[in-house]
Amino acid sequence: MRAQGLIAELSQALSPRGLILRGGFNFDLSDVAPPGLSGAPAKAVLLVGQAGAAPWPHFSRWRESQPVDFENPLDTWSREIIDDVAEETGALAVYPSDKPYLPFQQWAMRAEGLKPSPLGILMHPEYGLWHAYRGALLFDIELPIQSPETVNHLCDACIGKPCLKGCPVNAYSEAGFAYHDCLAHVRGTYGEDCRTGGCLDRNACPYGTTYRYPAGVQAFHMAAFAR
Ligand code: B12
Repeated sequence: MRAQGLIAELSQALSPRGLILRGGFNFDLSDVAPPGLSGAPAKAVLLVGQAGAAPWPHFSRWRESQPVDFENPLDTWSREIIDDVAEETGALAVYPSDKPYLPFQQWAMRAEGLKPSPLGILMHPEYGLWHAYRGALLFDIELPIQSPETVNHLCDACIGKPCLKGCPVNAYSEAGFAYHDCLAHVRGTYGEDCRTGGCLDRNACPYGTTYRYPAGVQAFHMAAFAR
């Protein structure tokens, strides 16, 4: 497969579905690279994801046309698209929810130079906390990928850290993410705001707000989390 033009070709194939390439890198000899299509350790990875809720209208239309409601519809939709793109480009598609989990966030930090916010979600200089990864493409060849530019980590300059003050059960703190406290609150009597409008801490972040997911999209993700 010709490496030149590949990235432009992939971007073109993904954009009609609201998906974008989120950078990538060539694995080093010191990396434990997952196997590519050939079964040998992959040489390169490109991440596929979203900025804001751009895939949502495409996903919603697809969902209406499905005869049954899948257990993980967004994953199923993503697989349909990204598997196709992988086949066309000689790559192996892998997914964030595949087990054992692949280190998507570590890959993303390397691919786009991002760092984690206090919430664990990576902070993007433009999209803030409103972005995600839907899959990755593993290649058996090296790709002409440039290293990311140095990114200004917005959390460093954020004085008040409102993201650590919005949660009624203080689920995010320096001690990490209190998963069980969050889950119990979201499922409980007083979790209505989180269930309908999404995580209060995430919504308190002042950055990238034009990319914030609409309430209905956040409710969809929260329902999946609380299931
Ligand atoms: C398991 C998991 C969780 C667990 C966390 C358990 C834990 N303490 O590790 C739970 C269920 C709590 C969780 C919740 C959420 N998650 Co989550 N999660 C994952 C998943 C599937 C695997 C993580 C992992 O173990 N990776 C394996 C290790 C080896 O890889 P890694 O890159 O080193 O992993 C890093 C993360 O695990 C991170 N981390 C550790 N704890 C937590 C907790 C949270 C909340 C987050 C975001 C990250 C995080 O630190 C690790 C070191 O860098 C990843 C996808 C993936 N494959 O990485 C998504 C992922 C990290 N989650 C993500 C998100 C957005 C969330 C939510 C914020 C939103 C949602 N999906 O509903 C929620 C939080 C709920 C809320 N209050 O709103 C995104 C983050 C994207 C980004 N922009 O950075 C990912 C990458 C999925 C995706 N499709 O994009 N998640």
